[in-house]
Amino acid sequence: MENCIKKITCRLCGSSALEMVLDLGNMPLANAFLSKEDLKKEEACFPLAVNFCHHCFSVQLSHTVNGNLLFKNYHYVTSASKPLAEHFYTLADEIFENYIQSPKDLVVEIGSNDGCLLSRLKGKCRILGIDPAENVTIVAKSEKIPTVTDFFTLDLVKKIKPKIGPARVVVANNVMAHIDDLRDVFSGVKEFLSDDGYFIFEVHWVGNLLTEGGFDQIYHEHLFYHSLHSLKNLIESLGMVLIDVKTIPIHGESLRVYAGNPPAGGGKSSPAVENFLKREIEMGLTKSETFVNFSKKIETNKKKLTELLHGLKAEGKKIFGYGAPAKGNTLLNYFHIGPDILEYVTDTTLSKQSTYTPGMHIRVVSPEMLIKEQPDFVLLLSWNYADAILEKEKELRNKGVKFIIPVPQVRIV
Ligand code: JHZ
Repeated sequence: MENCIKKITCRLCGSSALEMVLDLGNMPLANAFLSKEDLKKEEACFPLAVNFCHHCFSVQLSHTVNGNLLFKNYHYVTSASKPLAEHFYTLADEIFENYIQSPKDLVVEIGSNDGCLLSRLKGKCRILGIDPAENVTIVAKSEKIPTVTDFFTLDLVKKIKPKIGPARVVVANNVMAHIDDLRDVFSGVKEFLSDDGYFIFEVHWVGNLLTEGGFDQIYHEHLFYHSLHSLKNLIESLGMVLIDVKTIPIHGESLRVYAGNPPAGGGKSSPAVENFLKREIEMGLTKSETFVNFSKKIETNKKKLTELLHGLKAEGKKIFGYGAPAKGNTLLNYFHIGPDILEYVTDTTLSKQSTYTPGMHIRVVSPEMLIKEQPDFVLLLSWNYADAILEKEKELRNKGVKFIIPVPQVRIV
């Protein structure tokens, strides 16, 4: 496969009625943190633009970057973000209480990363993780979480299922935006599930991207910005049923979707599905103009944030970035915020420490640097954990360090 392919038809419904609604230009890969050696080499950049499908209302990237470049060596480790790990433990408990009837029942996780969620179910039922990233699945295997290091596909399911049987639950969090051939993955889930099995997955929601202005969640890994409308069309086109939906306060506001093969869920959707679809229509998520207007808001936000940071720098203030999430790199690169503004970026992920951010080349360091160097301001790039981080950093804030929160509107706390 080539490293980058332009899509001329919708990945979900095959229609060619695609309209480009946002163009962020050429960008480096958001999780491709660089070593000092890498800084001497030319950095790969790929087009980052967003299309709207007038046929199935899906919002998706105009280009697909080869998954091997994106996911084989992955810097994102679920357990590095405590609030996220706790969120997945709660979900694992919910799965156990509501769906597991016997220790023989099987729970399969797509994109199982370091095994964070499955670790909570270990010993209570059978578990299997599937994830293509070699570096993070090593961690899961060392914790004795049965894991297959591979991409989840229908072909893979056909090989695995005869050996271990159908799955009572397939779970997939924050990966349904990452897969080019999503129809194949849903077909694989359909094949894997037992007749009364459930597919439970979480995705960031395109409505949140608009209301909270978190445009920074747009990067090459995220091929889709799902709405319930586009997911419903996909699920039903494969003969599955969309059973329920909940909104959850993760990555802004995400969707947790429950689907299955009829007769799961009585073969019909809950009233929450109907209500949520209405909400999306009211928000304009089935019209391309809504997304075109959103792109204008990004420019306003860019102006406000960069003026603030340049002003503080001119006053001689010391500013750090707080967190080196993938999304932070979209923000830093698109807004041109480099090491002249942020001296360092701190992050709790060990493998990110001592690297440089893609594109802007700001050094990533351990959070201890905040205590040692005491900046005047920090730009909160991991804004989705603002409440937990502000609480955790009370001491730092008492010493006078101010937090700049970049979305939905720039504010200082
Ligand atoms: P976080 C990831 O995006 C990647 P990212 C992925 N592609 C995806 O789909 C989305 O999630 C949904 C650090 N941190 O979770 C740890 C601190 O330093 O917002 C992480 O590097 N201190 C799968 O990367 C980063 O921030 C802290 O106190 O945008 C958070 O990354 C906390 C809480 C986090 O996801």
